[in-house]
Amino acid sequence: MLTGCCEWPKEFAERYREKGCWRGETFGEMLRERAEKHGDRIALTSGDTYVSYAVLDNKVDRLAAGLRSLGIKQEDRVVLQLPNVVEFFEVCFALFRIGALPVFALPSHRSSEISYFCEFAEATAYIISDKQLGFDYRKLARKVKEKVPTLQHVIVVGEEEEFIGIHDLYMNPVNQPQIQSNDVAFLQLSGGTTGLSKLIPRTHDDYIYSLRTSAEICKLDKDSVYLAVLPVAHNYPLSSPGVLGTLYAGGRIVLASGGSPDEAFSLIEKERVTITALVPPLAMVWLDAVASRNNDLSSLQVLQVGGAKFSAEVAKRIRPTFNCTLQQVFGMAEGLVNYTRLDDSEEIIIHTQGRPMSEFDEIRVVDEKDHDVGPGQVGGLLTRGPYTIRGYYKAEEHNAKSFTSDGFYRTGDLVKVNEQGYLIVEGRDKDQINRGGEKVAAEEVENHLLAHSAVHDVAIVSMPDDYLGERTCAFVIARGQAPTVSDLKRFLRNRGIAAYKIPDRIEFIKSFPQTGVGKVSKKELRKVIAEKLNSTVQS
Ligand code: AMP
Ligand code: DBH
Repeated sequence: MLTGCCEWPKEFAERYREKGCWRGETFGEMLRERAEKHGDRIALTSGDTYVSYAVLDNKVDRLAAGLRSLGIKQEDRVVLQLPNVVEFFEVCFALFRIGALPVFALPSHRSSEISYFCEFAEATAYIISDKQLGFDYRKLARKVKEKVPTLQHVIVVGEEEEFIGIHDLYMNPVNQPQIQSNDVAFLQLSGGTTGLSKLIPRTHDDYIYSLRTSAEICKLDKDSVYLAVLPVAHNYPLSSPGVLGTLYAGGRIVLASGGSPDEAFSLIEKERVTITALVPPLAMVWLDAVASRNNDLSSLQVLQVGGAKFSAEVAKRIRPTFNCTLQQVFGMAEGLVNYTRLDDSEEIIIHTQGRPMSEFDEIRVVDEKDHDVGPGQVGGLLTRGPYTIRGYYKAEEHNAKSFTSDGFYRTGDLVKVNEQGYLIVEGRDKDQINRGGEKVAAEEVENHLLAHSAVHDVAIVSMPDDYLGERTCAFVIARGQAPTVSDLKRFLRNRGIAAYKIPDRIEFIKSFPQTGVGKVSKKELRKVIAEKLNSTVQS
């Protein structure tokens, strides 16, 4: 296995194989098999482009040859930052066939994040689109190349300028190495709690198991049509069951450039979409948009909502508005995914975040001392299972804190389990803000702000928000003359961080409230800002 990754202990691996979870299949083979079985069927739709399984499979082989010709080889890490385009799938599967590992960056990441991924993963290549939503990724690539001299290749989908154009890389197929199913297939990103995102190594065996199980739970088959509105590199639309689960089932993926009802509703109508996945804020926008459109959305069978807590009040409106089944999804890139089942009662679907997808998922709910809490009580969620990692990539010290000695992952989520075994998310004990599904690690942004000469200290907390659920508020203790809010925001933008990490609000404060042991009390700060928001709403 790739150096820096933690394997499952032998007895667990044996059990997961014996029980038929891990079946020895790789992504490369999976696509080949689907192409052999459903060759002429459409795998992917993007605008007016329709790509069959056979064509996708062949393009993957040709691109794999081109990538190999650049010297990209087994175990190389390749930072992949593409929006929802057909090439995302070609590149992804080409890398899988070579045995090189995509690192799944998001389109919203900027130079700070991308440089870190490239450096930390010692990436040999970085793959981008030319321009997207007015942003020029080649400019970003120039910056990253300057910071990371070891990065050898920048490959561009579109106008390549001084870089390598992907169109030049479709070559005659060559033999590719034999890939082992227990090898790491790619590195996914964590939302991050302490500082920067951690990298999550997922194997072919474990991830394909999660796709297969997810596809079964969502009843996907070759007639399913999955609409991807969230960025497909994210674990949720990638795998729960997402685009890869759809390919697993031999269905069809429809790519949208974003979640606007204008685009998405037209695609649902035109392509007869059967299932799609949203985060809570988007679900709210869609609910409100239905009244003012007359698209035929009758093909939609399942609307998934996950990534952040979906309020029961809003959840109730899904079935009457869309005449389809709501499915709540509570998952994490580290592994464990919970689903409400399609035939669950409305009560369960509206009020819970689902139950683990696999009978082999182990769940514990514990207090601060890792003792199990009583039935129905709230506690920290720990989990272990056939598709939950045993450690982050190259993070020994952090792993000692994030995993128990017997291999349970500390999710940082506070949950309770009801009598039927369904989980209800009650909060969080990790230093993270969940901005409508986008995770912000407080410490990462605090560190950026601390680099400003007029910032003495800073603490970032969540504040309640009707639309996103939570937004970020930075409490700043100034050094000398206080900077302005716009100074600080500009400063952060110039440091090249993703826009969703820029604090929504900045409050200046003289000193921080403290806990009994003299640490900054974020709990108190959350109260301060919540009360302030409350009083401004009322006045
Ligand atoms: P990440 O570690 O970045 O993959 O984010 C996973 C985290 O997102 C989980 O640990 C939860 O904190 C949060 N999350 C995902 N889905 C839900 C959901 N349906 N309800 C509440 N929180 C969720
Ligand atoms: O938020 C997540 O990371 C997430 C949500 C739903 C996830 O990774 C998943 C399903 O697989």
